[in-house]
Amino acid sequence: MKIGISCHHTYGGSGAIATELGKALARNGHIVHFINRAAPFRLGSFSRNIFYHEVEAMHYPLFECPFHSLALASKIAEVAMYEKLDIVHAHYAIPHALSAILARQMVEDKCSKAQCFRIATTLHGTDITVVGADSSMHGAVRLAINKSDGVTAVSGYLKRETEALFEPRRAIEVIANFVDTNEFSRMTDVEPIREQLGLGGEKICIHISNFRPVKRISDVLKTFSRIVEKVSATLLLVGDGPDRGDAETWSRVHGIAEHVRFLGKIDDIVPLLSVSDLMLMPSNAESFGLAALEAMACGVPVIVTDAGGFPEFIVHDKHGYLVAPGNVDLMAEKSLDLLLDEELRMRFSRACVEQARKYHISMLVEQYEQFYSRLLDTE
Ligand code: GMT
Repeated sequence: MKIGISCHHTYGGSGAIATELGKALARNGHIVHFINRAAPFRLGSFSRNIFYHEVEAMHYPLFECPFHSLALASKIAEVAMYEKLDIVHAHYAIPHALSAILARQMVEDKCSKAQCFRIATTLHGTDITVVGADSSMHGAVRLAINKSDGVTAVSGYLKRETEALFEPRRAIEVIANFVDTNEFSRMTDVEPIREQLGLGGEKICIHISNFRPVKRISDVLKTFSRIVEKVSATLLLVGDGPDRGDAETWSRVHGIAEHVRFLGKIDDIVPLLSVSDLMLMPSNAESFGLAALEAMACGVPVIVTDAGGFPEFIVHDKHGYLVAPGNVDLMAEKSLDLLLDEELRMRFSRACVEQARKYHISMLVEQYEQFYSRLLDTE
């Protein structure tokens, strides 16, 4: 198949999934064209089946800001016509699915309907729960869902949320997030990594996100401040975003700054996960929670919330603990249970690795291939 992929290139789960999917499809022999504003952060080196088309929006004094969605639509149409794409896979309803829909109209206008590509849209979470829930975007997101040829959501939770918010005409399939367990596996020789990070023999907690309000960074810090009262520990904070500044201030004011390392956006997180004993992810709700799955693949038990998609792949008291959002006392108590009992932590760690294997990239990519085939079979 010839597949176009359009996604957010920035640090985040939807871009990671879209890029890993594209790379895996290319390894399976498909031709993949990424059509993006910038190269996605996990694209890495090129392969002969992968092509990348950068979208450059026009700057014109009359426009307050460049019309990226329209430039994206024009680029998708151009690539689809000249490369004869079978499928355009939009990751995130806005702008990618809407731009793909507009691109299809451009192609139909120029060629014939028969020559047109199918649109597959994957909903990742905040496109529905944050962007789509905003009244200014509701109609646009609903159209993006209904006019796609096929729609997937990354969890049962997200499917239900989408149905409740939009009552879409289009049926929504669930294809979960995935992880390449060959790449995401715990490194054994971790001493050089610990040394490079200046770590001693303390316990390591980790949090990875885009530091947006939904991630509840303050709960990460509050939980960690209770942990560090009882056990020698360092908190690795990976990623960046709007709440980082407040987080830095909070850790200084509350006297834990010397135990907290703000590492910023780091693409290769496996070395960091390999030195970690515990992941803290106290989000309000994650549609899936890819960072937790990647941590589990590296043998890191997780403290997460009993909200959104987490309960669909994380079993309480087996892979970590599911706690109500905001209950930092319980998060700290459960974290300490694990950090102070190495035998228990190791049992959870092994169970995490086993669970992550059920989300191996090859199985989920096969589901996407079958999904594309079904779209191509429809009139
Ligand atoms: O907020 C993020 O974590 C980024 C966001 C994105 O769109 O890049 O992630 C969403 O998509 C991921 C991949 O499908 C999911 O694993 C995340 O749970 C989801 N984030 C939220 O629902 C908050």
